[in-house]
Amino acid sequence: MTDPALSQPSPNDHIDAMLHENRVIPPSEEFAARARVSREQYEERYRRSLDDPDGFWSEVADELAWMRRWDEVLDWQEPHARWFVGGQTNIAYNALDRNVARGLGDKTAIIWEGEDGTVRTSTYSELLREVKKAANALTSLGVQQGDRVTLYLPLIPEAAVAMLACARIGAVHSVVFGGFSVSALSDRINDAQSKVLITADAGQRRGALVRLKENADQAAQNTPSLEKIVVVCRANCDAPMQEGRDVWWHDVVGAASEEHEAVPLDSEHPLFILYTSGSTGKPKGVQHTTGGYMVGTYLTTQAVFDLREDDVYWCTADVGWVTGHSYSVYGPLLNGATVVLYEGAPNHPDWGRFWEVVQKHRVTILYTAPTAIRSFMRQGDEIPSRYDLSSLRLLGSVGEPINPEAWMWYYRVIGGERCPVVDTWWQTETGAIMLTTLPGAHPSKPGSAGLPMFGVEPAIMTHAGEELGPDDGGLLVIKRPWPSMLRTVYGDDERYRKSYWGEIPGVYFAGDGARRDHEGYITVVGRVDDVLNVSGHRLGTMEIESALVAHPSIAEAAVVGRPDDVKGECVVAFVLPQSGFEVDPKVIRAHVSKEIGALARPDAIIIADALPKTRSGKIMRRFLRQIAAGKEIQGDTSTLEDPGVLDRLAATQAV
Ligand code: 6R9
Repeated sequence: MTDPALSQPSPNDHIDAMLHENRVIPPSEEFAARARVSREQYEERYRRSLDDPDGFWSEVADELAWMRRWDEVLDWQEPHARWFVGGQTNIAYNALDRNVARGLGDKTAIIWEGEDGTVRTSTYSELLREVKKAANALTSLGVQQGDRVTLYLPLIPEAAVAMLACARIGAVHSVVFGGFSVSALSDRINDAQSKVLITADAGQRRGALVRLKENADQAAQNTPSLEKIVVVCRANCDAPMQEGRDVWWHDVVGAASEEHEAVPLDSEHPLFILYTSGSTGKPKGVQHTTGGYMVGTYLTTQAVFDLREDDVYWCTADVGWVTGHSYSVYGPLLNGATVVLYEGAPNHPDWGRFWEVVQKHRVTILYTAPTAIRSFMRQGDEIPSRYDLSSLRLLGSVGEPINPEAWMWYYRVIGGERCPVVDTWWQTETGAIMLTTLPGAHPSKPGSAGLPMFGVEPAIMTHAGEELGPDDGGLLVIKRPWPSMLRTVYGDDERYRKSYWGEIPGVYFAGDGARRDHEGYITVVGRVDDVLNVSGHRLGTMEIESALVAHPSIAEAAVVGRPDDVKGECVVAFVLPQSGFEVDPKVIRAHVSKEIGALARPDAIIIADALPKTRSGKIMRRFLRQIAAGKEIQGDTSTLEDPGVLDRLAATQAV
């Protein structure tokens, strides 16, 4: 039996390939022999994490520093969880002071490489000093515990410093990806009611300057809560500064004292808000808290990446996404790892850039996204073969389903058939990795994320909440709370209840379709809601539709995803012109970039005279997906008000 929800997403060849894949790739004996977690240990610990969660999580949490120990591990009043209740801690203290205290002060914490080739490194002691100064600077600007601070930065060390400085004083950071537009930025500042914005004069992307401060200035025209803008000088490009409101990072942080005590925070004190797309219009402010998130990212980084003392760990995600939060900053620093941050594009100045970074910094662990892997694969094996990739010992994938072909290429060409590949499924909402194989414990099955992490109890269900057996496609749910789960949607608890715990009573609804095989491996095939995954980035179809209809030439719009060899999925927009207007595709693409960001720009625009609607006026996106993919129309068209519209749309050339 297959849940009907699953038969409806786009007929994607990648997904077909994943479901018919049967290769099994065991870890090498050499890797398995040294691994931090063996198969037996995984089984023993996983069992314990479900049978005795209090004992299991207490042991993990006890490896970290608490200013006050918790009274109770979990208080679960569905759908609200409190973890390590009554405990007090500070995640920045655990990432920095604690590591310095255990002798890692002189160890390199961050190796940063700018797109222009500049390299800056800092040790744990240096990073701690910088974070203390930044914490004092934020306090001097009036930021108090609980206040929200928005970050709109390129991937520079100051991004990590600013996040940790907020965490140190109990301010709640909200990082907005530097590729987002002015209105996306002001919406997020307003939703969070941020007091301070930290930005940079500009970032560098493919050799060009991205003038973030100019966007920030425009955004700040509509953000009454904003009192101060702190500007990092990254590009020396004469950013305009407004007297009384704007200050330079190097002035305020430079002048600040190096003395600072991390503030003891309640385990449930908010740590950050991160906006992500949902199936309805407005992005959701996913709210994470301190103790549980800390324990979850600490444990998963260590176990999944098999972290050791001498690793050089590189997660290529920008801090604007959750992967950058959990696995470029918090998780690896909590573990005292050496982290590589690279500011620029994978193809600047050419497609060898990632491999040059690996070679130059002797990267041992690489964590990146399928969309990047597919782009590299397209460029052929020759480019990576020019570089010495022998330092690599483990590879990871995240962000979207990885097709077996890309998996095998990654394994063979980048990993030299020596490095295990971990495919990690998780979400902004889950805070930390939920499904994966552990590199020394489990064989990998290309295309399948794998088994649950400790404490995670997944199931495949129908919409009605009926649990499905092996090989049946259905909806991926999680049956019990876990420490790093989101606590609410900022300012909209009702939306939290409805979207995650209201869809199927009693379980967390992830919004993904999946199936589980006879060995318990879970293959996640993609979203079952109106969320697109373009190059590993989540976009709501509604968000793009609202941007489209905000343009005077468009009366109505429907957006769907189309399978794409590189991006996974790309944006196809069906638009109905406003009478008396012509739709100019160039203008429309520029408009969407301006409203949301370049990543939401439609790849194809189909100018239509009508959209397929039911008699009750609901757009049948299922048919639009089939048309966008160039497939034959399948399914019952009888509920359509005008079935002829489908043939007309299929015959229309996209622009
Ligand atoms: C971490 C992150 C979450 C959505 C998720 C799913 C997709 C992420 C995946 C994967 C298959 C994987 N996704 N990892 N699908 N296999 N290994 O990406 O968070 O940006 O919130 O996206 O991404 O559809 O629901 P986020």
